[in-house]
Amino acid sequence: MKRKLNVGMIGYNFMGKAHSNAWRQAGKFFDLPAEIELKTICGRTESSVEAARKQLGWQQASTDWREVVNDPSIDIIDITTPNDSHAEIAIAAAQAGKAILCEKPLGMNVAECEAMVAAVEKANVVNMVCHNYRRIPAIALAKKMIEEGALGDRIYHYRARYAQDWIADPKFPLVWRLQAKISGSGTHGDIDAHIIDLGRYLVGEIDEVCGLMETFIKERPLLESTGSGLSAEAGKTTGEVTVDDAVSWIGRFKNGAMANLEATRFAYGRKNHITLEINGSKGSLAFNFEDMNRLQYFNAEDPADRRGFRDILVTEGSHPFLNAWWPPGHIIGYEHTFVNTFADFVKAVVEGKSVQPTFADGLANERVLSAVEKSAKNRSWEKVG
Ligand code: SOE
Repeated sequence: MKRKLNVGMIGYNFMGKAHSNAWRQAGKFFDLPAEIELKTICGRTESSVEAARKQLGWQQASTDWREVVNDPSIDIIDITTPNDSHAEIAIAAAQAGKAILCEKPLGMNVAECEAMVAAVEKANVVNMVCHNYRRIPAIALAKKMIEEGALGDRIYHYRARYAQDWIADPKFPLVWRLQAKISGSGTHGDIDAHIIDLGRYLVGEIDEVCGLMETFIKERPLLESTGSGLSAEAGKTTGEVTVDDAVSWIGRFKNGAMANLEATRFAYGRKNHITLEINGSKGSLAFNFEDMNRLQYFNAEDPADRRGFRDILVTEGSHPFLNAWWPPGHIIGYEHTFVNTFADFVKAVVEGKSVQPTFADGLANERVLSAVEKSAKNRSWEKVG
């Protein structure tokens, strides 16, 4: 008989939907050492959380996250709430001895992230921050190839861009992601955090940074109502935008590689456009999330007359995560990145040993975010603290 793991998920909007799907699917595709029960879903508004419970397949609903965190039958707390509540919920969950999966960015600032790391270390609970893009098979393959030396023994460049356009219309309302008191930062913590995580994963730790941040639209209509995903309806009165709309920065990794990153929600036509290029002493890798089943690889050791980027269709059973999915060429999508992540997390919970990215990675990420912010504010180069 497999052990049963009861999950309590706090929050139920866009990420709540992605996470619920992953909890439902992980055990159906991966041979997991435990059975997952979608026990309790939690949110502030009774009618909405009940509707989400029915739609997303949870057994019960609650409007009190403390009750869920302290429920002795719950093994895992999954945090998908806006950023300002991550720390309080995660620290309480650690004190209650639960394994914790938390959406990114881990906290609002370095101090909060430090407190979260201290709490999970003190309680010795399994913890993970949900940087789902690490477990795109093409990205996991890139990691394997870099480790095996496919790019050579030296990485020269990490170039990454995360571009979206969902707030490019100045009439798009002031949702929580545009309010610093709830989100901490804007594009920076929301999506730059992802390409920082991928840089730390694929290339290494970042040493120093020099950044530029901008808020193009400083006043927006207040929110009338929220739709699904990232959609929202504007009201008549307006309010101040208190976060960045775009950020770009350069930096240096501890291993000497140069970093060049840009994150924006003002790139019309770019929807969830994560592009990476990594150049090393023996070759290059390139990736585009909007074509996420492919990885481009250039090997400078190929015969001179047939060198060129190879287009690897990352769908073979021999590629990371893919023996759990479909036959070759039967491509996967966004939701699978969460399922792959949660499968690894469930194994970690059963083994009692965290898998990356842990809360410590979330803290390291926040230190980079914070150094870039400081640099943009002071117009200076900053060391990553
Ligand atoms: C909104 O920008 C968002 O949903 C982010 O919060 C996610 O982390 C990103 O992966 C997709 O876009």
